[in-house]
Amino acid sequence: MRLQGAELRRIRMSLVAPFETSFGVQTERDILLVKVITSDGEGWGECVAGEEPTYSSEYVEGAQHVMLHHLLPRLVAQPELAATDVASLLHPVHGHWMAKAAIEMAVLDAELRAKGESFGRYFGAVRPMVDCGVSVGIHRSIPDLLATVGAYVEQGYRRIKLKIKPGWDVDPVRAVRERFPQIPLQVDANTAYTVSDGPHLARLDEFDLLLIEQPLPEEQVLAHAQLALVVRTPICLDESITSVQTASDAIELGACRIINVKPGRVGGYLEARRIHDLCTERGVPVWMGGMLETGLGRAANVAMAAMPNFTLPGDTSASDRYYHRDITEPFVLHDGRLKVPEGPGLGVTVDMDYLDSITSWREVVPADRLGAALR
Ligand code: OSB
Ligand code: MG
Repeated sequence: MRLQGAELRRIRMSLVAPFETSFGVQTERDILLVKVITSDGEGWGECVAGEEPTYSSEYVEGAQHVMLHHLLPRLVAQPELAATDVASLLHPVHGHWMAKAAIEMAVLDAELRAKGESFGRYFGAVRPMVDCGVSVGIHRSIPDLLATVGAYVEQGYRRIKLKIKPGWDVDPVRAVRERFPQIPLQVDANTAYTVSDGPHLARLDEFDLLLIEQPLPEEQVLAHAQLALVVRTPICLDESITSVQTASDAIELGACRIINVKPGRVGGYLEARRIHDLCTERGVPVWMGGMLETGLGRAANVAMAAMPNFTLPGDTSASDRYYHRDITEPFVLHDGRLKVPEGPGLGVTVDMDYLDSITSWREVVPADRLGAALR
């Protein structure tokens, strides 16, 4: 397969409700999509970088720049491009995991569509449907939070994740646990605490949580291991895990007992699969994280979540939890589960008229222009 060109697109999509985390509030998304055009057909990738560099150092404008000027040009001269080669071809560029992941996803989609193989089959999916959880943002009040959680429980979600931060932790978690004594429950701090908050976070132990996700800053891996000695609830890492190497080190150090796998954060689905396999060997359960993806990213996430060691429900919620209208056929919850797509590649189809109507910027770059140093 030869890369003949790429189409980059920015789309704007309003969220159905504001989503507040310890690092900010989002009401709308500005999403970068990449379509690769190859000798064997086309493939789609979704970049999970946010509008601002607040979850990680990556952000959508930077991802667009690095893709056009530094990443895509490295793929053009390849006579036999394969998805499994993308990471090594892009390796000279440091970081930029989300941008790299989107490109690899697009190449993999093109390759699998051409072969007639689905992402699920390629990853070795062991179930036709995956259990879904939902990530619930910080709310204005506990009654508001209880109403939101109640509606999700009603819709069938199999696990609730509450976003927490200092000042919004023990009380909201207690309230949700009292109202829903049986629901699998976990929390996500997005790095908002310090290691000296250990005794405070240990107050969450009484609520029978599945895990506490990323309480401390991403580089503080050892501090997570120290925190794990003070808090009984298992620690799960998100932001800290950027590769199979950092995953292996974190497990070895005792910094986490569970890992949130986000393909965008680790440079792609192939590295994510290696993390899944490492965790299987180490007896560490994993679950599929989410980055408020459209139907494209969601299709791939759901396929990967069907791998055997994804034993906890993921942040793979239905399309309508995020958007009034998705850019593909919507993912719909059935008894708290989403169906793994079965068609070739991602197995979903982009609604091009709708996509065009929400596109704020688009550039089609043929391979020869990518090859000529664009910088
Ligand atoms: O930390 O898991 C996170 C969304 C954006 C950035 C970071 C995170 C999240 C979520 C939402 O928790 C997950 C989802 O439903 O896609
Ligand atoms: Mg998280």
